[in-house]
Amino acid sequence: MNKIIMHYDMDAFYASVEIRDNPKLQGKPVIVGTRVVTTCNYEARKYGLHSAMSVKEAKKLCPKGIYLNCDKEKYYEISKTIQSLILKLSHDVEFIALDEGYIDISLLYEKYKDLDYIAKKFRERIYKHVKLTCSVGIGYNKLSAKIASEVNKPNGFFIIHDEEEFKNYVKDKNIRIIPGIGKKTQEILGKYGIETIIDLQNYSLLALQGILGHAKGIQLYENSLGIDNRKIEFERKNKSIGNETTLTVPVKNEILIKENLKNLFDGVFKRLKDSKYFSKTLTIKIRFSNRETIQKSKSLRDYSKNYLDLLSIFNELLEEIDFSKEILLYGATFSNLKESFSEQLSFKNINKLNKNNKIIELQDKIKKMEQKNSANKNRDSKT
Ligand code: TTP
Ligand code: MG
Repeated sequence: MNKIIMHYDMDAFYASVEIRDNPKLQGKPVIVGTRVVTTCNYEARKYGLHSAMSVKEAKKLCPKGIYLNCDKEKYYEISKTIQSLILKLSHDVEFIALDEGYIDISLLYEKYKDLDYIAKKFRERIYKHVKLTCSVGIGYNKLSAKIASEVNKPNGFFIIHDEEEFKNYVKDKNIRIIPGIGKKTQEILGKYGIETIIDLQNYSLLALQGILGHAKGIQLYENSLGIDNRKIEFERKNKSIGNETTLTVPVKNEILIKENLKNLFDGVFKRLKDSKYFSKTLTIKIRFSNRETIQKSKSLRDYSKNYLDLLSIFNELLEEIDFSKEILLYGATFSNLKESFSEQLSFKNINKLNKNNKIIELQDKIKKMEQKNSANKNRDSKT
């Protein structure tokens, strides 16, 4: 089955958060950044303001703007809330920035058979929980989804169904529409008369590779035709597997919270089990209604994806938490991830240790780990 990919991107993220938290700013040009503009809302963009511009320059163009400092911790927390909402929808996701990511929605499409409905529901859900708007693009690969999410920005969505639609949409657009083509590449290609996507498509691939190098040449050529074979890589940028839930009202009920936390742990464990990773460390996060946040971690001696091993540290962690207070948020995360036992003991290590006459000791260790690994696998398949 062909993949269907959704790309989401929050609108004027940092600025929108500040406006949400201070509605008096609504309708005014709002700029976030101390020396450099990290972002500004769409009101401010009307004055020619944009990210990466100096605040000094911005103030010349828009002296009446509201200039605010960054509150990265706040944006990070909101980003985590958005990501955990998305993880409830699908685990085939790749978060590429605080406010942006890809989601494989192929299974959702099988269920609902209506892309407009999926995009609408997704945006409504994000808005309902964090009161922020986002833009969404749906495509047949990452490239088309990313380009689609820009089309009706802010607060809109667009769908590119196939390569034909892609080519039709991009043909007369500037080459900068392709993610990764920056000012420098634009300048270089400009010297060869390549300005629009159709110029790129009509250029000879060999000549393009001569200008940009083999890999970049072929990538841009393929991209101009809507070809992009990159996969969604959930773990690449997330060396942990976790989830958290924010409650709509604070809850003081030890049994209920523990039960919910256990369900959350089970869900996260399932993701670990289905992944190529073994974990050593579990962290439980709790935020109380006074916003005090605690994170408690425990580690196993060895990497594992055995349910009972990990459940035992989960239960130990629960013992350390005071459930008599009102709780607003709870989360569970596996970190300290390794792909497999054998990878820890690479050939390089073996050679090094061989020199030190430790090869027998190491072989013994490998054998024991392999035995344990296969015992774990057997037990996993029963859980
Ligand atoms: P973007 O998604 O690039 O920008 P945005 O969300 O503000 O606006 P929009 O998507 O509607 O065009 O970046 C997300 C956040 O990342 C942004 O709010 C601020 C931060 N950021 C920086 O700190 N420095 C930068 O140079 C950029 C581009 C963004
Ligand atoms: Mg954004």
